[in-house]
Amino acid sequence: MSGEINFDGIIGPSHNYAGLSLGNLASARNAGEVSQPRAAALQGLDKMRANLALGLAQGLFVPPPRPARDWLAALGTTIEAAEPGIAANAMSASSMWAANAATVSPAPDTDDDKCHLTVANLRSMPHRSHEWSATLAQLRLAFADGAFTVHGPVPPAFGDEGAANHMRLAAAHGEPGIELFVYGVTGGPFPARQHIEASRAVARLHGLDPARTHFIEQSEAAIAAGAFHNDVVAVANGPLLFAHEQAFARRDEVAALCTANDFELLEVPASEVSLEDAIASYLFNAQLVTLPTGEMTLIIPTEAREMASVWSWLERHLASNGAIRRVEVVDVRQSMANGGGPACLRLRVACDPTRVDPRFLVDDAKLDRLAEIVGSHWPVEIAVPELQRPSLIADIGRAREVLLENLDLAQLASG
Ligand code: SUG
Repeated sequence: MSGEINFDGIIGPSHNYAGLSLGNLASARNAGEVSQPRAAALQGLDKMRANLALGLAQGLFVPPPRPARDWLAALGTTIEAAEPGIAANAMSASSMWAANAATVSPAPDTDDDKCHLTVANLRSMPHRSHEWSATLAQLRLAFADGAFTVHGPVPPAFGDEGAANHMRLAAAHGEPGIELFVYGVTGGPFPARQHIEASRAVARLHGLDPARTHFIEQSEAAIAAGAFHNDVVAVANGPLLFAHEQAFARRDEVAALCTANDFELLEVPASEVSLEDAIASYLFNAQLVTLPTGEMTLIIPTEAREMASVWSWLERHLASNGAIRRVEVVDVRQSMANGGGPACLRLRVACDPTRVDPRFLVDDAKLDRLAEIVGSHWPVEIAVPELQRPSLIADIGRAREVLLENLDLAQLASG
């Protein structure tokens, strides 16, 4: 096993702002705005390009078919006939947030030395609840090699939102680590999307060592303030856990866990960056990565650069020679307006890249090709009332078809 690959979800041609996610403040704030799918997807491709330039391995996932016709059929309707609210749920491009695709336990943590992936059921939000079947088909292709085991979703009785609520600490990617599953009990006015029963099931399915597996409760205050996933207030990489002081219900437990295992907890105090600023700027929804040079680097969204409290905390941290040695800024504004930052857009898989189906791996030449396809086939704009317009639906279908053909993934046509 060597290193880590970030698989980014290509932002699909149906990207829109229908305001579907209760508890996700950005989604609610931008409900009804006109989206820019083409610009959105190009921003996503540029982020992948920037990661390659940093020397990181990069992969991709393709968007599922939209509208979600099977889901509509199961509801006894069609995209043409559905009520607008149902139609919007069938048109969402939410699979772009690949951190919610699956939970991943790398081989050094599991009892059979395979890398295990469990597709997330995403049952808490209707528009995300039908993502898993197309995601599973893709995971089964990308990770068909014997080095991996891909599991179906845990039963929908229990909500599972994948890697967004899971963190791993290890001396290095290829070393055995400890896995932290973060669940919610209550989120005040908002739903707690990750249930402990689902987290426990994933840990069992992955054959994790109970002594190195920990279930951590997310703080109610964080969920109530808009942290609908743990990765909005915390992120881990290698031996470092970077978190807001109010991320967890019992922060002392998390601190003790880090100390006991020789890992570092880098906490941002509420007195320096409020929970509200952290959530509005997505400071913690950054990609925390180790560059080939060994430098721990934080890839933040533009919004975090622009938030005075956040930027001055980062400047002080860099000046203090702290654990994070470098900060990079990426523009993913179109995704951010739906509550998805740089970390939401990627699924991390620590594995040997030669064991991954190369159709899901990316280099600069492939990104150039994808940018051309996006530039000529992705809609420039979508207004929510247009979501059932036949010509838009035809364009979206065609755009995906061209993408799949180009990536030699036409076998995923039906999902
Ligand atoms: O599930 N937004 C996503 C954002 C997911 C972010 N992912 C992580 N934090 N890992 C969500 O709330 C908005 C869709 C809309 O409103 O149209 C949406 O689904």
